[in-house]
Amino acid sequence: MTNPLETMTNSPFEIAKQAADQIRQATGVEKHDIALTLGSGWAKAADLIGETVASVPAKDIVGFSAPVVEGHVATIRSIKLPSGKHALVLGARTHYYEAHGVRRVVHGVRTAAATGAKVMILTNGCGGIKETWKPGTPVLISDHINLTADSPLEGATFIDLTDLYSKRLREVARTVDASLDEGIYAQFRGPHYETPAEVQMVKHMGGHLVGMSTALEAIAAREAGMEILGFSLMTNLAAGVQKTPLSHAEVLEAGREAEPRISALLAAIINKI
Ligand code: 8IG
Repeated sequence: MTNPLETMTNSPFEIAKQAADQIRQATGVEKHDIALTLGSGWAKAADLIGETVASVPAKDIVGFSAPVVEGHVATIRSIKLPSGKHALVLGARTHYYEAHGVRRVVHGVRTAAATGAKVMILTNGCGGIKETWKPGTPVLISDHINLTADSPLEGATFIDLTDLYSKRLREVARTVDASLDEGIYAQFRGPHYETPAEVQMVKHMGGHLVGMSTALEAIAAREAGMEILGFSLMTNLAAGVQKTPLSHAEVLEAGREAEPRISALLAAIINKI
């Protein structure tokens, strides 16, 4: 079965609207307020932020597919927060490196916007360049460097990206944990990790975090008029900064270890938004 987002004649916004209608039907929730994409190390947050109203297999919603990475959960959940707001939790990120095209990568964000969400929280696991960060450190994203040479915008769609990662939301996060540091996130295509030389390139460009997601999604979220909170879990020092080779197993282990703490932190922050 082909994904309708890979047929260029379909409008990705129309498919996002259809997906939002299906989510409305499956969850019985008319309008969502906040959406979250949970990356590696963040999945437990869904259990802590509120009461799950409905959980839908992502593959049942148009345009979505099952995840390819171990540790990623393939469900779309509707959660009622203690504040009474409704959160849509996307556990099924499509990565750019899967090579299904950028429309598929940002479909979750566009669907979230079509359900009514005004705030998009993008989380990820990534490598860190600052040696003072220990694996397991959560870092607020202050800006990004998009190294994919791609964009979710099509045609002459000129979108301002100043304050892409909302200063207001970073301040809200710091009311929960004043010690939260922030950094500039560089999105590579992946799925290979960077060479040490590429990590040094990012360092000289002013970047602090290296990963394989988030930047393209943030651009689509801004296009949709959403306010964005970007949150990275630094699971490893980037290649060459850490002297030993990177291993996916170690990355997962660092994520698992930090998960309860950062999930509780995220839950506390969401309830202040
Ligand atoms: I977790 O060091 C995780 N994801 N590009 N580099 C890139 N992606 C990552 C890394 C990393 N760690």
